[in-house]
Order: sequence, then structure tokens, then C-alpha cells
Amino acid sequence: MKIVIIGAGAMGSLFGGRLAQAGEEVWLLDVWEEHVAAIRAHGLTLVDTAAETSIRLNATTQADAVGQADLVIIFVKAYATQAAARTAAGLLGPATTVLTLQNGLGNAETLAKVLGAERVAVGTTAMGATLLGPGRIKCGGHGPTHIGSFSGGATPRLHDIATIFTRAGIPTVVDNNANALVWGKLIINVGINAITALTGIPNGQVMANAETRELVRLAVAEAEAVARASGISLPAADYFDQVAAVAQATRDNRSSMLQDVTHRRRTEIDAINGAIVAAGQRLGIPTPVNETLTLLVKTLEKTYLV
Ligand code: KPL
Repeated sequence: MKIVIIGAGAMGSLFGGRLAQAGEEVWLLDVWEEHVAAIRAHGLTLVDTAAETSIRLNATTQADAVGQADLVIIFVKAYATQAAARTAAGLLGPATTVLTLQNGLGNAETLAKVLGAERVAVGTTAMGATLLGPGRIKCGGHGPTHIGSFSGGATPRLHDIATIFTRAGIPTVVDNNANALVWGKLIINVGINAITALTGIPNGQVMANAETRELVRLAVAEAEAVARASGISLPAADYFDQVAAVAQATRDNRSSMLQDVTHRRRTEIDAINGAIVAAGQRLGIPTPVNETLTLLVKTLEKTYLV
């Protein structure tokens, strides 16, 4: 299968590396020239507890060098989805599937508007990775990946994609309720990301500390209320417990939003806590804690973004 990954950060590179190792034709497409140049010159290095492996795969900054894809995986930050959709449009063949495994709400909707809902698939992944530097990725957690059709229709090749991912060491199942899984993952990010970004603590400390635990409880309760009012039947009964479990499983991780503010990058706050606020406003559900977290993260971003 010819697979193009748009957004070759830690997770995009991890997926690309594993799929290339399994013999798939993989292209990494990213605007970060040093990363692309390092991969072209020395291969992509995946650092695992057991070993360091160098993998040869295609990497480019130029979408027009890639050609038609069977599968396009979108891993860019949520605010870059619109641009990624336009790039993906140039890679489509008659049966190309476009899969979003991004954080936040609204990515699949953005892709569907540009590319057509029937070819869009959504998913969540509990695989973990950290970018060590150009061309170097550290493998992190090894959890399941769920994928499903966005429109509920017959998105091309979903089962083949799950088989190929699983064979490549990315255990994947097809799920008919993938949109609800996206909401479930969103609520976990609502509970962890902004709080860690504002306080600088690793994921594990979020529930260990009484004040941040209370903030998680309030932010997550608001998000659950918004999900219910949106007609989402969430896959788990209690997201406070879910956040506790994920925070414990990823206790040494610095959340993606904490990494963003540390490196003075734009965050995904609008697609996470901000998305809960926006949906709450539409549905008449108050979300004061998510609103405060959103405003604080935006204030922090303004101290370093021009
Ligand atoms: O998805 C994550 C993120 O950091 O964005 C969690 C689950 C919080 C793990 O760090």
C-alpha cells in the first residue's frame, strides 16, 4: 500500500517508520526541512528501550513529488488541518482513504468538507513517541489504535488498513463508533493538556496534586455534559477515572501541549478545551472552567507568539 503521512512529527514519523519497516511504501511529508533532510541522508532512527533502528523511507517537503496515494494519514496539529486537506486533495486517487489520527475536535469535519466525507476515516491511537531531534524519534507507549468511517458509510479499505497497521506493530481495530472514540480521547486531552501546559508538570502529577485533580474533575464534567448534549454516547462511563488511568499510564510524559509551550509553539487549545467552550455555547451548557483554561493558555501563547 502506498501511504503518505502529512505531518511527520513524533507520531507521524513513528507510524511511518513502523509501516516502512513492515514493507509498505511510505512517504513522509513535512515542512520541517532539517528533519526531512536528516531522514533522506541517514534514514529515520527509531530509538526503543531495546535497540536503535535506522529505517529507509521517502521524505519530502514537496507534495507534488509524491504522486497518488492509497492511504493518506493526517498527523498535523489541529490548526493546520485545513492546509493539510488541500495538500491531501492533490494526492487522491479513485479509492484513496484519508485517515485523521489527530488530537482535538473538528479535524474530520474539515477534511470531509474539502475531500468528501465518504473517503474520510477517523481514529485514535494510544501509541506514544517523542521527537529527539531531526530524523530521531523515541518510541513511547504501546497502546491500541481504533479506526472507523467518519460518515458511517463504506470508507475504502478500512479492514486492510487495520491489518497492515497491526502487522507493522501498531495493533489496530476497526470500530463502528469511531466518532465517539474521538470524543473520548478529546475529554482525556481536556483533562490533561491545558493543566500540564499551564503548570509545567508531567502527566502523572495531574491527579497526584489536590488542586489540579479538582481542576480535572471540573473540566472533564463540563466536557462530558457537552458530549451528552451533542448526542455522543461516550465509550466509557466515567472520564475522571479515564483521565486518572491515562495520567498514570503516561506519568513520565510531558503532554503535547506542555511540549508546545516549552518550545514556544502554537498549541491545540482551540481544538481541545476551546472546542468544548464553543460546543457548550451552541448548546447552552456553561463551561466556565474550560473557558478559563482556554483563556489562560491563549494568554501564555501571546507571551511568545508574534
Ligand atoms: O494525548 C496526549 C497528549 O499529550 O496530547 C496525552 C494522552 C495526554 C498523553 O500525553
